Amino acid sequence: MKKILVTGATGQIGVELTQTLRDKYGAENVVATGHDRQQTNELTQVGPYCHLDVRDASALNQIVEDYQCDSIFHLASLLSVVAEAKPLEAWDINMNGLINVLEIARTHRCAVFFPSSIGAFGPETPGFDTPQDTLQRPKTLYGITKVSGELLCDYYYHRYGVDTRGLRYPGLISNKALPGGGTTDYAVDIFYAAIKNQHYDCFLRADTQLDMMYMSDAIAAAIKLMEADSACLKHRNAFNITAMSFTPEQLAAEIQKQLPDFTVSYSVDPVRQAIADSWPRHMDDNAARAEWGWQAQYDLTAMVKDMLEQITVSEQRIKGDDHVAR
Ligand code: VAH
Repeated sequence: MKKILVTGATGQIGVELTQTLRDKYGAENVVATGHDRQQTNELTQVGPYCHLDVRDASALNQIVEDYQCDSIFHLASLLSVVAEAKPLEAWDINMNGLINVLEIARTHRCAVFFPSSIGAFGPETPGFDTPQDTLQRPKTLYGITKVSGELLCDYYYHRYGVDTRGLRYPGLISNKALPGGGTTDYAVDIFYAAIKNQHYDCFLRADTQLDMMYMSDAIAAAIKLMEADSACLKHRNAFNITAMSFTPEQLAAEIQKQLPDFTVSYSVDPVRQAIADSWPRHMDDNAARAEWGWQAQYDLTAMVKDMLEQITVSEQRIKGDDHVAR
């Protein structure tokens, strides 16, 4: 990879992925794109940023040509909760955006990274040690776009030789960018609430077990997969990967080890609970370990410790800036 394009660069994965790619490959070699017209932050100050709606094939094509991109990390997508509220728009963005990326990758010989999700599975899928190859009948529009995306990426590899690769991510937890409309967002929101209010009212049931991963592991996995020897990849476009599996009450208990006064309550949102209940509890990620050496670095304890430290520092910096501004 030498010239990289990131779509959805202002999103939860995109912010941290763009920063990491720029540190590794040079800021000038990583073009960040997003649907926000006014971006005046590190994304635009450190390296090239272009406004892009991924449904605009000619605009996407122009950026790939202008910057001579050879790799595309395609992150632009509506997440599970937003997609249930706006299914037709989610289909348009998630599927027409992806087919544009794959067509342009075909004509410009670009490699493509596609993030699938535990959302690509449904209630009939084995919920524990979910196999790499198994039944996929998701009941959400988001999950349908993820399964369709996995199949489209396979098609473009087998039919046209496009170097497509992808991961089935669990819930992702970042201290650098907030999530945007996902079912697993509680696992990020809880940290900010713990630090600011010492209390969090959780929208999922206390015993809702889901696979999760710290964002730095998610970013490292995407880059490691894209740099892997193509000949070693049997499951190119949808590797199960996970790092930990926990419930809201287990996460709250781990936070209380650091913040003893923290309390949690539960006001279950039936829409998000139904989505979470349709997803597996814990995936088998042995194929990723065997084919390209996947190995998580952060477990629950390490993630909670780092999240609380990093958010505390950034909140103090914001308070300091506000104080100076007065
Ligand atoms: C969501 N955070 O909740 C995303 C992700 C596995 C969950 O796909 O929609």
